[in-house]
Amino acid sequence: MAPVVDVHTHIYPPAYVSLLRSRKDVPYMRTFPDNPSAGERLVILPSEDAATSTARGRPIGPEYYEEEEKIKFMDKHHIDISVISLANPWLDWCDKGEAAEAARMINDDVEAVCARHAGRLYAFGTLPLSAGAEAVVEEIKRLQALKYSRGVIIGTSGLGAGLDDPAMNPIWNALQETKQLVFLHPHYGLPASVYGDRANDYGHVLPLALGFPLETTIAITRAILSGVFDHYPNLEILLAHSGGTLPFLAGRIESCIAHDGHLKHAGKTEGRRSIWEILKSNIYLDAVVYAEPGLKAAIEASGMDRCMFGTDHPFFPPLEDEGDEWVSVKTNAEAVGKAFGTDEAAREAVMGGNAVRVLRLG
Ligand code: 5CU
Repeated sequence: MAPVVDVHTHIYPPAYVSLLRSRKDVPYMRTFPDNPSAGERLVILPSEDAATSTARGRPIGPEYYEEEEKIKFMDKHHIDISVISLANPWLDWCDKGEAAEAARMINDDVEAVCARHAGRLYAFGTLPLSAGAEAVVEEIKRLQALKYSRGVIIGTSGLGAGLDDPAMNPIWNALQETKQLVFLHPHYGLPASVYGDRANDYGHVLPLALGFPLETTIAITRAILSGVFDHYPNLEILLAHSGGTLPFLAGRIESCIAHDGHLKHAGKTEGRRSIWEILKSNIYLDAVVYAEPGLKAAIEASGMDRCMFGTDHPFFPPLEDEGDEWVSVKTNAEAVGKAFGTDEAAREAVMGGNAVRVLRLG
């Protein structure tokens, strides 16, 4: 029986928590004198800092930063191995002059956490993107030598101008050369105006349920349109939340490309790799979509050998019933079970076998 592996599970290691506690601007962690009973709050999303908002950040406790809490969570949910990654917004906000050192500190911190739980924890490293491509490439090369590192996590902004920015090329090249998987994860969502005047009435639902997946979809589509996978045919990217909406929209995107006169006249429609081909050879999808139809679309688009179970821990904890299994985790695992029916081998592959193979775990 293949181990159960969680490829989408975050941590804010001690070095990062110290940085957040020292800050006054988003992202930061602090208590609010006008609301001391709310305890320490984590404020990371671009829209959640408004003083009048009832959605100002979220409560933060040890499950966000203590390694033992990660292990307890894994034991409770029968997860054998976790590939931990720094949660958003990573070091995107960090001063150019401080990012490289911060990335080294955080990656070494996470490596030590993995070493203390050898065989149960591996990691995706953090990149100093605000420091520029040269510093990023240096850290990619350093990560390759770390025993528990299995790739990198990045947001959608790249070096600041998105994933279709030619300045990203040395980074894609280094990732392809060192065979490190890129875990692409959203953070910025969509412009607040699309959520409307009553957005705060709906808590975090619009930015998390829709902003995050659309952000990922747009970022990866820009990378595809700019030819990243034509230039780096062996680059491998794991998309968060089952690819945002890419599996569902791939056909429409392909059709828009085929009917675009501008692309045709620029000679950009000939000889390109289709999104379907890229989905089946460069892209992996996590199984963090919470229901069978979305998961089936992911499996249909990329193949059952390219989907991998995840939890998004420590986000989406139960609002009550702290002793029980997390509903968010149960829902994802049940969706995998339902999607495969009696095909136990396929279920096991998505629950862990694929991750063991792709990430060389164990
Ligand atoms: O609840 C949230 O804000 C989040 C988040 O910020 N990042 C994430 O990975 N999941 C949920």
